[in-house]
Amino acid sequence: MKDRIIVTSALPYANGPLHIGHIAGAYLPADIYVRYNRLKKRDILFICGSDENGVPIMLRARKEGVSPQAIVDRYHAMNKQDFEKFGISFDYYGRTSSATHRETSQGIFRRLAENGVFRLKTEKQLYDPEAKLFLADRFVYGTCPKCGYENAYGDQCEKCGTSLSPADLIDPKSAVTNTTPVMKETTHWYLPLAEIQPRLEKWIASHPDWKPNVLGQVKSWFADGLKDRAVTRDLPWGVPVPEDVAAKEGVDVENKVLYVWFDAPIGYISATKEWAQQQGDPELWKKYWQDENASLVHFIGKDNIVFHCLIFPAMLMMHGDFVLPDNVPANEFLNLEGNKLSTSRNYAVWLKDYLEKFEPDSLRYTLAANLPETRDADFSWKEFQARHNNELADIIGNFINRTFTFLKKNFDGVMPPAAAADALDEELEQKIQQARETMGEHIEHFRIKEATRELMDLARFANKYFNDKAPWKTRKEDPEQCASTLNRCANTAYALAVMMQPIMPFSAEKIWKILNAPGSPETAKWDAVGTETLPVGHRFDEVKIVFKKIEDEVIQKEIDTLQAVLDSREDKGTPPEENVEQITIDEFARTELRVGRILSAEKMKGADRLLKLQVDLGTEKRQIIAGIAQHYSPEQLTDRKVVVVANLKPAKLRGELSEGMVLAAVAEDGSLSLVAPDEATPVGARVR
Ligand code: B3M
Ligand code: ZN
Repeated sequence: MKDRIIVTSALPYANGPLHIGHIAGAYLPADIYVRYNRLKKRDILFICGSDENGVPIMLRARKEGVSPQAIVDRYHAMNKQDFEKFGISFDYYGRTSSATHRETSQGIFRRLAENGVFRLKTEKQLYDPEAKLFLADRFVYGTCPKCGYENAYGDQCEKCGTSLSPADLIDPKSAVTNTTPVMKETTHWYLPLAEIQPRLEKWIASHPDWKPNVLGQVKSWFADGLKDRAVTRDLPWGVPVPEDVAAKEGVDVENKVLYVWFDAPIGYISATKEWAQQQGDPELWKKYWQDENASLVHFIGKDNIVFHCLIFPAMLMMHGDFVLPDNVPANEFLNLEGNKLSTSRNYAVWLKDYLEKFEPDSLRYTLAANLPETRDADFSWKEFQARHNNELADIIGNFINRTFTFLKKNFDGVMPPAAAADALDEELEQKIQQARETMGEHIEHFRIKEATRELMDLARFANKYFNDKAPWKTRKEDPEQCASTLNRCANTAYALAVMMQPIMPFSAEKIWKILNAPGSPETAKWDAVGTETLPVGHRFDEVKIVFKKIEDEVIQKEIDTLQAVLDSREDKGTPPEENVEQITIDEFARTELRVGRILSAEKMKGADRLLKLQVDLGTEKRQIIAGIAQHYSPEQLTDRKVVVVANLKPAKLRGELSEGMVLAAVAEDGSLSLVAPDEATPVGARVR
């Protein structure tokens, strides 16, 4: 174990609110790990902050007609507050639009340039002379060479999913001025990952203990051969390329910035610098980043593995002086009610909304008990309610309540003396010590799910101990034994409060208050759990319900909210997933698309988005439920030709059978238009 640990969590983009998928990936596991190490009295620093550069933020700013700075200011403040309310206990939460971050990123870029690490490449890219902007990704649209869709973006065709580069587009147009762009030469700095690969492979080989899902992904990147990667972009928003470096290379720096994934991980370092300044010791950051006695651990989601296991370490290796990560325990993804979470489709449980209705610990516990540690996991509101009611309330809450109610009623709320331990007493003591050791071991190896199970198993045993000891009987038959039982139960509650603190800090505080224990659960000593006890004569505080049960109708409301989003998604066809995968022509051929004619259309009771269509497919008629009621009236649809997905599994939508889907294009602004073949195309014709 090194002298100190620095833990980072992936910097969330400051272009939208946090949802439970973020929490289950990079934040809750990290917080539990850090809180536990604090209780072990280790020197540990927990760093995070807002990732405020990159195209997504510029896109959002354009969509809202505000500046990128206004977007990042809004979401930096919102996310910082939501993390605090949820108990994610960063020591410092920075932001990559800060001056310290700009200087730090430019400094590292400059050193790499001075070390001759970069390769410069000049290539032609689409350029908008009016906006004076190179058109990367979503700043350009045009006709998809594959399917003819006229609003394909520079990085992807939203209609057929083909990934594109701007130069592929037919008749490209600037999304900024709608003018026709020109091709213009531009120079970028490349990190030569192919050359650095052998050093990276040697370093990764020194970490056979890393999670298999992480090593698996890294090794497949190695097997494909790492490609050199541009670490600069032509954008007006981001950390500017240092002018002195560009001047040396004779490169025009106008609108030339560091690639967001070059500067973002450096955000961990700049945030640590800002933390050190806050401590009044500006050099302190080096104890964590430039000291071999420091251990660096990155908590991330699996989509960030390449940046944290390959690109950022390559940058630090080639820079020199920096520590490299000792572990990158990346989590897989969290799904929601069996479906993929999607911010663009508002299919998520937003942390802000959650915090307005429920206690943080109920979600902390539910997620901790079912984290996507080695494979994707699923969050369901029913399971959330079951975890809260059947485990938190009925096991931990019940044990606390019966112990302190009994103490209040029979011992005036004062700690009674313990008698010599009998076999069951000794078993309880062993269970507490063993749980402390095992839980600690699990957390130190990033097995948070198992650690959480260990905690709940101990609470189950405590209830069994109370039942087997039956103090309501010994109260009359053997008062000394009764007193001893309650002494041990109160001290078990004391142990549980410390051990639950990393996972449920708010509930630990509530139990601490009932215990009227010295200090706080945050300053307690993990290693003293089970040995440090509250003395005879110690006075407890009033007992209060720690976990109030959650009623069915409260949960049903949440389930209905998500279903309504799904229904609306069914309505509009499912817009492309955020990270749609490429498919082969054979896979595409498995989708049976046919020309249909709408024979009739009618509204559906209680579903203001849905229309019930009768569609003629030539050889057969189909009933199809389509969510286009907000875009078309039934009258507009009769006799209209459409394209139908004819081999979709039939589904029930609001009790009506739907035997297919009509294709519709959904634009960014939510407007919808039915895909229509030429009028002459015969009904039933196959669409390929
Ligand atoms: N801003 C967010 C993500 O891809 C990205 C992480 C940066 S960590 C340095 O989830
Ligand atoms: Zn296309």
